[in-house]
Amino acid sequence: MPSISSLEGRIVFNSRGSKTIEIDVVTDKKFVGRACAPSGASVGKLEAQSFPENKAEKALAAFNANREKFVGLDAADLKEVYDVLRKIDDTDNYSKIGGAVAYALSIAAVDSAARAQGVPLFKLLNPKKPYRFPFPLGNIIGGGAHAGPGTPDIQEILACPVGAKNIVEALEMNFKLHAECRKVIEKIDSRFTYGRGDEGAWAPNINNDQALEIAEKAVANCGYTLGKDMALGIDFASSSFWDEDNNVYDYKRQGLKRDTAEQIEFASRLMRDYKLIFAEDPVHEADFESMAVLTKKNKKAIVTGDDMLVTNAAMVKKAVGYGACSGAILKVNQAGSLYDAMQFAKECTKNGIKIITSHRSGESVDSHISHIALATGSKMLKSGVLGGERIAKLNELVRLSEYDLIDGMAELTSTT
Ligand code: 2PG
Ligand code: MG
Repeated sequence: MPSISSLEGRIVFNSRGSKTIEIDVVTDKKFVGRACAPSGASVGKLEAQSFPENKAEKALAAFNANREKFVGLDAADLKEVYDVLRKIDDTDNYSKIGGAVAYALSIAAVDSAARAQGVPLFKLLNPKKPYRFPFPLGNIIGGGAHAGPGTPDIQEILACPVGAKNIVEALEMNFKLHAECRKVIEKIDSRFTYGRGDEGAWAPNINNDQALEIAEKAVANCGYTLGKDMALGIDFASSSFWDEDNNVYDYKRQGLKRDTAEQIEFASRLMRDYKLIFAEDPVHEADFESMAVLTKKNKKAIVTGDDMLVTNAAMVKKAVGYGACSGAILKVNQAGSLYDAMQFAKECTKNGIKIITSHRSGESVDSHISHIALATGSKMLKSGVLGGERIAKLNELVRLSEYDLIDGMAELTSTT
């Protein structure tokens, strides 16, 4: 058993230059595992809280006051680490110790255990085949909370290279499409500055409809057939423009409002017209009923809950009760610890809900999520497009292709 011998925590900075927590876990006195907590800009109401009182310093102090309690634990046992975390912090959202500590500690522990055992992390997390590569979901045009004024209200237009035969081809297709989008944008706006949002997607001065038209045009210009070689997806992140006082989706940047029925119609139209393979948070996080309508109406798209499910197994049960969501975003830091996130993955798999493992908009150069995607049988990995912290996860997939253990790309149509 790889036994935890010491732990070190520190405050470092994420890709947005904000403070976050990094933790080193040393196993058997020599194997160092390290993990750094990411953070979101569009945050679900029921997510774990990153820091007590929103201060990274408070999280570090809480970690330092308790770190000796983890010494001697089996670093490979997610539940052992979770149980100690829960003895220290029994709140629903890790508000005492901070979700950032729960994230970094639980992942650093298995990272060090994998090194001690000489196995890749994905294999430690799930010793059983089959392993398949998740399709990279590349963020090609962005707006919302990830980009500035003038950009689309919709947060992300995504690329999914469904026709790719292997992971390298999949990545190349996404980069090619991203580059082509820039050329199409330039034709519309000769003053485009090549500005990009938090995840590397272009952040042009256009509205939602134009963003989709540009993406469709770029797909054709690349010589891809929409829906066959390259499919599109959308993260609406619609909680971020849901006006709960007036019960409308307020597309402020485009200057229009939609009520719930209109939003359902709009999202369904986009799924149909653009043959979307993926539609995330098309309605606000508390509206399970409308999500169920969209899930039933649009069988060809993976209708996915992010802010709605917050990587929480209980929320999956709730969604199943409504018949809402055919897909679920897995973000470990929404849940807190990796144990919580793996319980969520189990619940999704049990109910035939497709898992999409995801980064956050504020990231580090860690690449654990690439392993977590493989271990959980994720169909896709949402990891932005360009920027060192995004490429780190994608290049890890390339490295993992050196293992014979992995049997090709995920099957998007099956749930297993
Ligand atoms: C999302 C994520 C990642 P954030 O909404 O899915 O793209 O964004 O980390 O800002 O919540
Ligand atoms: Mg989202």
